[in-house]
Amino acid sequence: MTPQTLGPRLGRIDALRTRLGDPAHWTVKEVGDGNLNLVFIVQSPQGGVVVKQALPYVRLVGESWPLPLRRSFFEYNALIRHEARDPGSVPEVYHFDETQAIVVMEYLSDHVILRQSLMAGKQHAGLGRRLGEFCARTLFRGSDLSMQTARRKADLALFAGNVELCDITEALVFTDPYFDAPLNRFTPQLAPVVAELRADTDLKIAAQHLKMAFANNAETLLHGDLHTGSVMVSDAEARVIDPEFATYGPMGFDVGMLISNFLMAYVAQPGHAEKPGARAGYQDWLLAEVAVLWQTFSDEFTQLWRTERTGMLYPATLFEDQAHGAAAEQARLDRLAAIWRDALGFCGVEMHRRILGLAHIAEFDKIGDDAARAGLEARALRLGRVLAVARGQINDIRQVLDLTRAIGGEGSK
Ligand code: SR1
Ligand code: MG
Repeated sequence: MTPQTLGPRLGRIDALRTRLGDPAHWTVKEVGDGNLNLVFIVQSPQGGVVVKQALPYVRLVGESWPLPLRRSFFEYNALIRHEARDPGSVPEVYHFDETQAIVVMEYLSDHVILRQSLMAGKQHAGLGRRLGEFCARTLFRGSDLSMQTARRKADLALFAGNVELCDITEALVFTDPYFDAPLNRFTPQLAPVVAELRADTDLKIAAQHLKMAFANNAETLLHGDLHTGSVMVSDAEARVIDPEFATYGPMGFDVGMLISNFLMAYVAQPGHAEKPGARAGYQDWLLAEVAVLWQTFSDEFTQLWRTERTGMLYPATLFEDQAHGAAAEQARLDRLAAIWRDALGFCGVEMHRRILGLAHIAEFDKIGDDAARAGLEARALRLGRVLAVARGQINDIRQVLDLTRAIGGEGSK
C-alpha cells in the first residue's frame, strides 16, 4: 500500500468508516521507521487509526531478503492474546486483513516510542511496574501453568509457523555476533574487543546454550521482540506493540531482552548528556526501574502461581490438595530461578547483537563521535559477556545493577 492507495482500500471497511467518517476527508501518511514494515497513520476530523502492513521483504535490507507476509497473521494473533491476558496492555485492534497483511489498530496519539524517551532522558512513573506485570501476565497465562493443554498445544502449533521470524532471531541474536557474518556491522574502533569476544569459547558456548533454550523450550507464548522500541509510553501509561516475532519459547526471553535494553540505555546515557555527568540521576532512575520490573515480574508471577495455576503443570491435586502447599512454593522458587538464569543470558547476548550485528539500537547509533560511541559500546559488550557467561553465579537483581554500574558506568575500565 501507499498513502494514495490505502484510503480507498480502507474506505470500503464499515468498521473504519464508522470510526473515521467519509474517506474523502481522510489524510494518510507513512511513518514507519522500523526494520520490517510499513506503518501508516490515517486521520480524519473524527479521529485516527494506525495501519501496519507487512512488506514481502525486510525493509532494512531490501528485496534481496524476502520475508513472508504471514508475520502479520502472527502479530494479529499475538495482539489479541496479549489483550486477553493483560487487558489494556496493547493497542486495540480494529481490523485484520490477512490477504493484505494489514492490522488496523488504535492510534496512540499521546504516546511515543519508549526508546526515544529514554534517549531524551524522560522519566515515566510506574513504567517498570507496568512492564513487569505485562511480562508476568502474558508469560504465565500463555503457558501450561495456566492454559488447558489442548488449547496451548493448538497455539503452539499455530505459532510454530512463524519460522522465518524465529530464524532471524536465531541467526541475528545467537550466532552472527560471534563470527564474521556477512550482515554484521560495528564501529571500527571496536575491532580489538570484537576479536576478544569471538575468541571467547565460553561465550560462544553460552550463546548456543541460550539458542537451544530459545528454539526448544516452548514454555509459553513470547512477544519475541520485546525491546524498548516495542513499547509506547505517555505520561500516564505504557503499551506493548509489534509482537510479529511471537513464538513459543522460554519465559526468560522477553524479560531478559527488555532488561537488556534498559541496561543499554543506561550505558549509552553519557552519549546523550547535555554536559558531562548531567544524566547521572537519570541513570539511577533507569536502574531503579529495572529493579522494579524484575521484582514486579517475580511478585506477579508468584500471585498468579498461587491463584491461577489451572494448567496441567504443578497441579494443586499433587500439592495443595495433599497438604503440600509448601512444596508448591518450593517448586515456584525453582521455576523463578530458572527464568532468572535464562533472562540474564538473553540479556547478555542481546547487548552483543545490538552492537555487533545487523540490527542496532539508536542509543548507540545516534552518538555521532565514533570514539565516544565505541567506548560506551565496549562497556556494554563487556557487561553482556559477564551476564551471559556468569549467569549461574548472579543471584539477584541487586548484583545485576552493581555489575552494570561497575562495568557499564562512567569511570569503568
Ligand atoms: C532483519 S530484522 C532485525 C531485527 O529487527 C526486529 O525489530 C528484530 O529485533 C530483529 O531481530
Ligand atoms: Mg518491531
